[in-house]
Amino acid sequence: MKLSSYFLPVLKESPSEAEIVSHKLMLRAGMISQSSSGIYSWLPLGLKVLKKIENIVREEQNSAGVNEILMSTIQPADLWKESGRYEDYGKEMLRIQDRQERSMLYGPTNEEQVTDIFRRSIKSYKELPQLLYHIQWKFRDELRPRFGVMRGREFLMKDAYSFDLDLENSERSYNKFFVCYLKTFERLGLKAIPMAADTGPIGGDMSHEFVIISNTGESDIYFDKNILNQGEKISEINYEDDLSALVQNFKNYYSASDEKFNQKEFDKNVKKELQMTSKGIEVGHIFSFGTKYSESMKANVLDSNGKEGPVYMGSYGIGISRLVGAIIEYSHDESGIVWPLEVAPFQIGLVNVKSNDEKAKKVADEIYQSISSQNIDILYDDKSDNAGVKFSRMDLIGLPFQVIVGNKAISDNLVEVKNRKTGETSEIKIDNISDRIKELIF
Ligand code: 5CA
Repeated sequence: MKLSSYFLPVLKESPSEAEIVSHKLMLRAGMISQSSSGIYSWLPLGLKVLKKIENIVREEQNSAGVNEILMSTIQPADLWKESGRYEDYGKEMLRIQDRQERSMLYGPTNEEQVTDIFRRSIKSYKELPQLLYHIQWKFRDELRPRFGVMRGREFLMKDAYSFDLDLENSERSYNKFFVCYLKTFERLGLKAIPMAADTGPIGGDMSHEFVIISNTGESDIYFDKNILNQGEKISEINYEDDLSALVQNFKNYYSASDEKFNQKEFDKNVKKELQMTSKGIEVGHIFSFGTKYSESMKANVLDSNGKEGPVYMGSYGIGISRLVGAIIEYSHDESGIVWPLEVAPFQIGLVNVKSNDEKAKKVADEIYQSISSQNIDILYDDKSDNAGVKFSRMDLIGLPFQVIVGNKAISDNLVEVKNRKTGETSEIKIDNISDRIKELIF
């Protein structure tokens, strides 16, 4: 992509409405544009990151054997009246009347809708377990939308649902998602800590939040320092294996967010020197709620003795749009964003500092051609701005590596490669640049 034909409305100053660094940087880097309070449009740079995160989440759900579906954003109120949550959900739910005066709503979550899909076709234990997920926009009329995409009213969520014959099998599904979440967040370059959590309006009696440490997080978190060192080989896990020991190992370490925190328990279970307290951002939340929805909505299955009973369920959420902000909170410096390679909107930023010089232009054009032909995402700053503007813009948008074509390209056939995170630079012969880039990226 050439910057001269890209829509990248960067801002010099931080907009006054933004309180936290990720919100400021997302606005400054031209990633999002506010539509109304807590509702955003995604501009090219932001959308690219959102899609990259979405794809990593999708790949990990698929590799755990979860089936992707896509449920509608608008749901009939009748389903929610069946479960009893239509009234309970209160003012957070956006209620809509269609032209026939039927009550509809914009989905804040999908337990009812997926239970309806399930009960229409699955009737026997032989067809269990069923694991389904979708990635869809949600609407919650939050009382205090704030911090940009971190607490929005409209936000993108991956929500998955499990259906099992009994509690034991349901726990197996829960463990699968638990492990899948650890893998997913690791791939996103994040250390997410699983914590015992409150179930809130989703309900049930077992729940874990996945929280990353950040000064700007909305929850206070308390945990045993040792939990940070668990799950080292998580990427090699086989989902067919028994995962209960691995999950139990995590549960053995004290970790809780404010709602579940208990000082006495903390002191009893964790030595003083291992007690950690911080702020955290909740990036995922998993729930096991047994028959809460299946009983009220009559989603029954037959067991091997021909006896009918309600199916056991769980639900599993990841805040995809929140993750864009959370990753920035986790990874930035005073010059701007520092994207982890896996989610970077472009892997390489190519800057031609001498845009008026013919040789420099030829060199930069050729590097651009050769790198883009290798399936590497590259953003080429071919604009005529001065070097200072170009450098600060490139640092602001945080691409992992910069290739800089300057004076030495003209005199000595050398270009500079800069690592955005460490700031390290090296000079590379123009002829070797393609190979060097491949080494850095693959
Ligand atoms: N049905 C369940 C799980 S599928 C559910 O809705 N869980 S939740 O309410 O905890 O939301 C799941 C995830 O969505 C949260 O962990 C959080 O990362 C994200 N999320 C929730 N509310 C918002 C919001 N207002 N803005 C951005 N992300 C949000």
